Amino acid sequence: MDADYLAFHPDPSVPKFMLPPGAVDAHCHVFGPARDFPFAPERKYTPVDAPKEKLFALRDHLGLARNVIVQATCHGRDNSAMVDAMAAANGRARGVAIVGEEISDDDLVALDRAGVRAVRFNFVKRLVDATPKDTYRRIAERVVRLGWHIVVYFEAADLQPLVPFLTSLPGVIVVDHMGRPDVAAGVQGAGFQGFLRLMDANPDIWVKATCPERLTVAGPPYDDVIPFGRTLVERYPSRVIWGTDWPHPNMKSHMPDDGALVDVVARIAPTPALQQALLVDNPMRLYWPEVAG
Ligand code: 0GY
Repeated sequence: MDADYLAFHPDPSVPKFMLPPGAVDAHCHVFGPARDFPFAPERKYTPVDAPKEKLFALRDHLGLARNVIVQATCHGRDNSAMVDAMAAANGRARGVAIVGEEISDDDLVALDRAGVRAVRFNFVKRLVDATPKDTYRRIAERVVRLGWHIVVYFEAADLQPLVPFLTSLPGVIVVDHMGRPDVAAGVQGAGFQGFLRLMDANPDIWVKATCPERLTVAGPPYDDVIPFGRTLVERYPSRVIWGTDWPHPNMKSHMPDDGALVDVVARIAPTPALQQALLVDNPMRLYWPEVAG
């Protein structure tokens, strides 16, 4: 089956913003190649092949040091493309897996040895069929014993009914893509303010200041998303991480220039101290604690 959305940018610019040494792309994907790693039959979209070699080339082109490869729904619970990429990365990639309850303890340990440090729970209705919360809770209880954390993806409009569940999960929770606010409603909008209240009240909840290209109404250079990212970076400087989201699955309006996405960092994290925390210290604490010290 052919891909059903745009291909990633063929020739990203060199960022004007120079990333600090050791910067981590803490949200990116590998897709396929489908010949070696077929997509999941239950997927809701079919991506273009985005193999590890392209991801590593982008990492080097942008001046990044490490990748956190997040399992996307198009590969379902088959984490083998991500595991294969981690094995080829010489320690410079870690992973976030999607697993079901059927996974054995031995297979969880094998994922851990391969570099997985989190599971991802997805509540975005267009991407997955719903998983019962009790199932997610049982998975959470098993993976925290390995020292993993939990990455959650939801749309802002669906947040409030999820709050009791999210706040009852053990360990660290990392929210994808700024909690997907409705950018048209502005930073003062009820949805984003509700998300800030959740973060204020729960010091174990972290957030990714990612995806201006996905959240924007105005389009590049994403002026409308900057206040959201900057609010999160300045308010939660020790609980925020950043990533490219390459190869940008499901982007139908435009395909971002990944160099321009790096340039957004300087606008949401305006000081060297905030940049160091966002790009290096925080993701290292979560994904490479043995190096972070
Ligand atoms: C992302 C965002 C999307 C896709 C997925 O797992 C996924 O398929 O997360 C999306 O379509 O919003 O994180 O790449």
